Amino acid sequence: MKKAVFVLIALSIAAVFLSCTGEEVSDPPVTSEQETEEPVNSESTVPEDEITEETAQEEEPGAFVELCYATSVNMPEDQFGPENVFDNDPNTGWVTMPGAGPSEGLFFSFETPIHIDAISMQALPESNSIAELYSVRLYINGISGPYYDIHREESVSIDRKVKSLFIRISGTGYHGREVPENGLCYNGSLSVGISEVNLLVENEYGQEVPLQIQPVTRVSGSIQASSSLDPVEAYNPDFLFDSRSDFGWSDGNTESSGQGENLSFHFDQSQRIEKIKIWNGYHRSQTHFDQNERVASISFGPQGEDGSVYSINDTMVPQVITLETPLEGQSFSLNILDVYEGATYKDLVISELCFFDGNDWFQLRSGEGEVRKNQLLEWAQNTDAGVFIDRQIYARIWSEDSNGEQHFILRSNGSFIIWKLLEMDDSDETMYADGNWQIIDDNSVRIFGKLHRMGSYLEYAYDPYSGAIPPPEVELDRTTIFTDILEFDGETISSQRGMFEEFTF
Ligand SMILES: [Ca+2]
Ligand SMILES: [Ca+2]
Ligand SMILES: [Ca+2]
Repeated sequence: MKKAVFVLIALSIAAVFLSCTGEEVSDPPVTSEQETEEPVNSESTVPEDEITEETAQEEEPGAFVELCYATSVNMPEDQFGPENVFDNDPNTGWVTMPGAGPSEGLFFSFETPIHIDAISMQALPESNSIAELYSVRLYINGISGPYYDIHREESVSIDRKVKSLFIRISGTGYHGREVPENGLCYNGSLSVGISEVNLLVENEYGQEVPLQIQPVTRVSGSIQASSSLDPVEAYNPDFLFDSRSDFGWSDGNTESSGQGENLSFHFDQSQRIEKIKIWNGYHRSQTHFDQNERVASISFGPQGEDGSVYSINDTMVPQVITLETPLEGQSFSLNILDVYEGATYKDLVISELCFFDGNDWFQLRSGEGEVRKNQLLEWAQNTDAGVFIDRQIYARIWSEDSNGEQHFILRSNGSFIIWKLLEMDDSDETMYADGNWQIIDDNSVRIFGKLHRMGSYLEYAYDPYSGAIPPPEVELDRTTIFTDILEFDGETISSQRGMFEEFTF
């Protein structure tokens, strides 16, 4: 087995934001949506010829995608999901929710980094439901990279080993070139989309050819957990199969360990399972991982039978479990036999699971995410949130001693993101927060997840988030678990904790 060791590439923070009009005003920091890079699993038992760079030397180089998700997907999701950019069909594509586009993106990663020469892509053509998409920004291995003008440039050079790519929408036909000082970037109902993404690699003859990309297959079925943590919309077991390692399932018994909890998977059609890949623990951040429980050992087998026992390492590196014997059937159960203690909570979290049938990696699609999305949209349409849900809101910050800007998207898929960039006389600070949200009432929602702050302070200054005064000229780079309440009416959105300035829309 070939072993590979990779060092997590430090998050690089760009200085400038990009406004929702596509004009370069400032550049949001790399978010979790862009930096889910994980070290390669050295224990992987996936046949090398399927995923390693050796493939790039063969006549038709190909690669499995390990994770692939989009931050916003129109419904029905199986029709507009991100895997449609890899099907060699120009008529299918990834499509955002109506009104969404700027700052949304498509993420994918490979199990093993692959040397990519260049990337090219095609946007879905304008129609009565699709607006023009003319530029994106690339984040390569979690680090902000070049802009790509889809109309003017045939391809963009990458020329490096790629573990993950995040393609973030910047310029769309939604707006003119006016930068909105405050408010919604767009209030119409068009979507934007990308039909095909091509990665160019060198074949054995030194020719540049497209890499044949094999996305994770989705198989329909249902999932049941012995319990799920409240609010269940944030810890539902279908987050085991959403390709986002930031979102996972947690057991619901807060006073006891996850030992004895179980998950059962039922597929609509019989499946073969040879291997399971597990993202153990809560991958939202190292802090989330440490504070919550992780799985130490499981049994896995057909529903109703005693499964074989497997031990799981206490690591954020995805692990592949090769089953003692390949299983075939429709229903399987995974029992938690033992856990690694969390430093703070007795909540057992698994962030992601994937199965291998001998040919393909596949995940279970329950359709529950879409049901929840419809419920959130229905709630939004009956409240003032209907105006801004799924839409980027923009605000300039002007005051005597500081200026900056902030963006916010509350998404119907239950996630949110906030960026804030502030320049003061004696300091600079960049902050982003992302995670889940839940309805409190018709005028407020609770947001919770991680808060990442980066800053530099020339002089002693009080840090309201930590309640301390950090020393001067020390770079701040900290991720914390946070929660906040957002209150909104017909015109404004404000943070109860004062995490960001008021938005008006
Ligand atoms: Ca396509
Ligand atoms: Ca997940
Ligand atoms: Ca528990």
